[in-house]
Amino acid sequence: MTRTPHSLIRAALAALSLAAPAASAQTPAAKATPAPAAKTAPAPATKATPAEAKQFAEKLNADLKQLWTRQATAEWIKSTYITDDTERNAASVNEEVMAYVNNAIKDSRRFDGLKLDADTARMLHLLRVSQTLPAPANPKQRSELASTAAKLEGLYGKGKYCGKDGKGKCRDLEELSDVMAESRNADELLDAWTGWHAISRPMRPLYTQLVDLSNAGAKDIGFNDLGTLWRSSYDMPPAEFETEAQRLWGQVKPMYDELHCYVRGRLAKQYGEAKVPAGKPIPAHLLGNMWAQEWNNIYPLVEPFPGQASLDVSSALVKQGYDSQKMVKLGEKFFTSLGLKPLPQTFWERSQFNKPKDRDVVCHASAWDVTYDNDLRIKMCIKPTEEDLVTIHHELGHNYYYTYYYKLPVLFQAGANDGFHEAIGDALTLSITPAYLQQAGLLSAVEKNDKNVINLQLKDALEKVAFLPFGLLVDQWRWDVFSGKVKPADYNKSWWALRTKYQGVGAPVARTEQDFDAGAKYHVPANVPYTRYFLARILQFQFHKALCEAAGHKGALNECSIYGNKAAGQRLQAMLELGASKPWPDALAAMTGTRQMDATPMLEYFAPLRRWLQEQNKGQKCGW
Ligand code: X8Z
Ligand code: ZN
Repeated sequence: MTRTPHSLIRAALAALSLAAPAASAQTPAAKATPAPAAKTAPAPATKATPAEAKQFAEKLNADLKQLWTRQATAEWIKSTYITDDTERNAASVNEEVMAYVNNAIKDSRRFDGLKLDADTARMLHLLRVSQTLPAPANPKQRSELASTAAKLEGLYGKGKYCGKDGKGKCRDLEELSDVMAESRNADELLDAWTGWHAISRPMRPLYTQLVDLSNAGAKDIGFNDLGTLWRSSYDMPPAEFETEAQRLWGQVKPMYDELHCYVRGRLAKQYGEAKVPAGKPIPAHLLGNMWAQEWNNIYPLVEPFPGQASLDVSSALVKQGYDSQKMVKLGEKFFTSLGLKPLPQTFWERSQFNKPKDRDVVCHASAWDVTYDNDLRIKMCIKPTEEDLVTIHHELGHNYYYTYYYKLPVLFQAGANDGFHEAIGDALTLSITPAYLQQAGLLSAVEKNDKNVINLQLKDALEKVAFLPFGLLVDQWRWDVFSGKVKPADYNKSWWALRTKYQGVGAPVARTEQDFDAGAKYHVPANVPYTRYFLARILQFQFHKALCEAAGHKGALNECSIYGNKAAGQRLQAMLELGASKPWPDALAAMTGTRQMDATPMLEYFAPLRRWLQEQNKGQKCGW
């Protein structure tokens, strides 16, 4: 997620979703206190001036740094130790932050229409769009919203499935996800899938409440609804952003359809045509992942050329006794090889790498800068798998963003847009080529031949390409929920309509409006916007191409690794240091030379695979 809204909480963490910053309308002259009180500043006697606005922004940054630090501290404690007490504690800080930000936004209206310097104007804009969960001005409603949000995330973190009769061994998401990844038994898969999807049923009334209250909060600060507020943080009008997301989807959809068609054909061979019919959506429990969002776990079932060199990094990690610390060290080494600095000692002391045995925690991976002052951490429940190795690089990407912008005022301590924050670590993972893995001792030599290239590309596509429609649809659903287009009575129906429309995936058993399947995905109960991940899947290829160019790479994009290249590191660092201080097209231009998000580099990367898939799919009944 990203810091408060965006960063740490905001950025990497999506976790914090909640973070609704807050605030009181402090006057520029008001003195910062440990917890700035939520009160409205007296109307100024004289007309506000640009100099006053600048002072206001300075005070705002100082107040927010204190408030967001308290908030992130409470969130960190809650996420690493879920109890009623830590939940209530976090909710109470969140309430304060929400109050402060709400008031500050209203107060900042004094400066509307003034000709402000660019930094001040941007800070005031960022303040207005900073909350992913704005609260209404009414204190009772605000408190209700904060506690509802905390309960929702708590329900997710504590979710367990104890068998159909509730009397079996209780399994949490990590254990159920292992079944989804490894089992090839359709009944077992279905059991794990339905079991996990039952944990979100009790969320439904809470979620309805969250929608109502946060919509009221969004209205209170001048937005039509919460979705409009979320879409307003992309340096363009919210309606234009919607069109932009659809334009990007249009660029990649043909590639997704080709992958879908091929995978469905192979799954039909594994599970039978009756379960996986041609021309129909793929049942959601057969794709190796609880949400069918990434399909890399079924690679062995769909491997194009069996018998070629192994790409199995997970078993190498296990065989070589990699523990979580060693995996994170390997991730850090990638960043330092580019000339970026090592992580601070405190990172190693304060992070949570392993799932504690004695308590519930939020295992969903996140990255933090708790004090907005280079207090870097990751929070994960690491297992020795390739998937977790990739997630470590993803999280470290957030940490490296933090570490290069933490000296900026806190309102600028965020990604150029939230998709940028999500794309940094991922862009580097595109350089984790077989040659890199070989020198890290995690793969034996992979001969460069056409078959190996296709195997590798398909494995990448199962993670990167398969994700695209899911990355888009989560917020298509929420935008419709927040706007009121989708009513609570249709929550589940509309969720599955979108999953079918975009992903070509279907519910494996009949669903009803007793179910709340969107709530079985972390970012919904945790209220973390999701379009950022869709953007990141596309942006990371733009970044990769630019970094490869900086590194002087010649040849195919899918063969480039920037590992060890300092020129690429400098190019990356220059963008990280900008944080959110400039509109994202400026940051993108500095890195890539273009001002548009564009899927062309992603299409270029996967060009060899696409030619092969088109061949395979000839004569097949593709689509759904
Ligand atoms: O939530 C995350 C990260 C933390 S920002 C682990 N991701 C999305 C997800 O897990 O659904 C990364 C990929 C998409
Ligand atoms: Zn992330």
